[in-house]
Amino acid sequence: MAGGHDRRALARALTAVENETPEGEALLQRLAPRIGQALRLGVTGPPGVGKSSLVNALVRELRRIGRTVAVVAVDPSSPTSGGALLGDRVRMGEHALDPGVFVRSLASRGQGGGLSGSTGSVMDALDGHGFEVIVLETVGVGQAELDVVKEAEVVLVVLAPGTGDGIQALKSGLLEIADHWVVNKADDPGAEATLSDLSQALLLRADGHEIQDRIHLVSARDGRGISALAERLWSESIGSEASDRRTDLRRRSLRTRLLRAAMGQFSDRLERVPADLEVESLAAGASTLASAARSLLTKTLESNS
Ligand SMILES: Nc1nc2c(ncn2[C@@H]2O[C@H](COP(=O)(O)OP(=O)(O)O)[C@@H](O)[C@H]2O)c(=O)[nH]1
Ligand SMILES: [Mg+2]
Repeated sequence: MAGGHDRRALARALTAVENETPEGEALLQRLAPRIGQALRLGVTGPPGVGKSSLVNALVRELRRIGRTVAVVAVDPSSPTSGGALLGDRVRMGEHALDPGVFVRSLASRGQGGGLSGSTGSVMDALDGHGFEVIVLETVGVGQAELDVVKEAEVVLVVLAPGTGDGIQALKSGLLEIADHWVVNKADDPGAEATLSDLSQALLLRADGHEIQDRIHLVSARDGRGISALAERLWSESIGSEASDRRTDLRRRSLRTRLLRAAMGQFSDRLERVPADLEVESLAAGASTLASAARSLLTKTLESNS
């Protein structure tokens, strides 16, 4: 685990991994035999529902039952670089001296090649480093964020009173990606109504009857329901089902990586194929976008570079 000096070394190593430098790649290669042990828990939901508060509360509980935890926060609203690092120290808060807790913020914009690839690698590094649980916190708005959470093995979607009803969230695809639904702010009088909206929205789904015990009412503020949730998540992370899930996740992550690499290479090839004929033909109204694109694709596949 990482305390003091080691913590700074780990932070630097993660930067190399995040930026996909050769050092980062070498580190991942060294860690490879130990990667794949951690429970990767995604926590997502609209801004303000209490994700960060819930994550802190879960970290406390997981530490209480002896688990080491790393938090990876991907938040477009958090300040970049220096600011985020300061934020990490603030968030570390009560755990600042605990080598069993590590918090890392990632910039969520402006990375070439997409976010999910390097988020997965940062989690790999923390996993290989020996953290038993890796919590990935991300705002559940937008496709990029939904893609990020696919790097988690178990996904918690967090809702709270006053942040839009469950049915609205369902339409955005947010509810669909959850393994567990968490209504936070149980101390708020509106929580029961949010809980029942959510249950109703979920019961409309085909597998609706199986979901009741995956809906949790908690309060990050007063601690209600937190230890039960933490224990449930940890107990589900052990055993053969969990190991199958982890293999599935590896397969998905590999696919994401493969598509990214293929896109990178292929778009270079596409760029090199002259498109003048297709553009002319489009401009003259002699072809459609679809047929012009098909023609270029065929030329690209036939070009051997
Ligand atoms: N009443 C109540 N407020 C909460 C609870 N959890 C978080 N909050 C508050 O909700 C606001 C947003 O919390 P935060 O954790 O930053 O939400 P995030 O944007 O989803 O990460 C803050 O003012 C928190 O103090 C809770 O369980 N009950
Ligand atoms: Mg937050």
